[in-house]
Amino acid sequence: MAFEIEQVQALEVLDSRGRPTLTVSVRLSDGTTAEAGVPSGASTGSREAVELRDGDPARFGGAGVTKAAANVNGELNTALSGRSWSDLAEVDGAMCDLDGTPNKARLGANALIGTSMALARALAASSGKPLHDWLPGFGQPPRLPVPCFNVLNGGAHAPNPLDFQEFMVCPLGASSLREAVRAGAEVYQALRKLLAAGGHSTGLGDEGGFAPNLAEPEEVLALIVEAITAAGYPTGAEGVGIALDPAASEFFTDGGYRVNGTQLSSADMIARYGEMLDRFPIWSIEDGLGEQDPEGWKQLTAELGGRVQLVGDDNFCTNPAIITAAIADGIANAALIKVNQIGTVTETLEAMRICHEAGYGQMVSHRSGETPDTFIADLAVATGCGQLKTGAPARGERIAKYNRLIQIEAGNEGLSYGR
Ligand code: 2PG
Ligand code: MG
Repeated sequence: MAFEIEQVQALEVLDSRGRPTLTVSVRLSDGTTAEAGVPSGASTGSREAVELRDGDPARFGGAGVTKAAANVNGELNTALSGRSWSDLAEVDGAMCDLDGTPNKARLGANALIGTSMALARALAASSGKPLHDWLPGFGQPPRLPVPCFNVLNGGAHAPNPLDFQEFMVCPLGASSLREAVRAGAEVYQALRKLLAAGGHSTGLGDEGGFAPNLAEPEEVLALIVEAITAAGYPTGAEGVGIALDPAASEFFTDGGYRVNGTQLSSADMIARYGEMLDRFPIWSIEDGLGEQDPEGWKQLTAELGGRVQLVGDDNFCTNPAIITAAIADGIANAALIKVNQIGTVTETLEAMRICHEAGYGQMVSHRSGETPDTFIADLAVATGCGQLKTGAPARGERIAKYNRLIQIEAGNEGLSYGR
């Protein structure tokens, strides 16, 4: 149904790390208003859509977003307001055309994604539907995703010696979303006790997971298995499984991977993951190798793709064209889906559709810098992708997404839970 946008407005606010980001609000001519908060990453892929920052060292060390806000309040507001549009895709396409660059570098992907999300939310509200009901899917029935709780942080997200960035617990065998959230929270609390008993810090990293002074990934995995067991859950598909995001692009140096001081080749890394799969209930590995290493990725996929989900993040950037090429090259068997990596909701859905049609999994994801915005919870439900990672079961900006899933489940008896 045709609609008219009356106004688009952006504001520079702070994200969960105390860095500037945008909120964007959209008002439709029928009076509906809606707002969206823009996420921001720390370990970013080199081909992500460009997050426009001011670069003025006198404000926020150069990280201000007043230029992006001005682009929304000026050019985008002028181009989008006061005319009739047929759907979200038409507006998203017009914003990309107006930007005119291949990577949204002129107006800023932060400006575009905030506008796109706020507009989607406004259109849903205007039609009287919850966002998860309104967002168009592409053939997968809607469902409540398995929440992937990042309970232990390292890499770019924590000041500890751990090279691997994320260790997630995923209640694969839970009977409902509610029980899954409970399992995640109980394992998290059990892990806190174990860390404290072992004399480790229970301070938190950017995504709410603990950030102890541990350096060996296997040591962390053993602790997490202990925590799952202590919380009373079976490990693996019947209970709580483990997902990793080593974010290996970040420790790719001198043509190899530096893990806890040891230099490893791609083949060494693949062998090491193979051993981890033998020893621990790992079902998913994201960015196991770096974006700089496509040959390694092909090898990784050929050797381990039959045993474990291999998720492309830094190397895929939620980019439909990049994902299409990677599928042809036999790289990975799933994609991480981050709305701000590509910069519009329409392109995000397109990336997910391409994955779905190729039999690739899709894991919807938050960023390390977040706001209380819960858009991604609705996106994961609407697309039926079955997986959402949005940090630890701690910190308000992470909890907001999990609580949104609980609310969606409570209001929609027919929705099933799982991958
Ligand atoms: C990742 C993300 C989210 P960042 O690597 O998957 O956990 O981190 O937002 O810092 O890129
Ligand atoms: Mg990642």
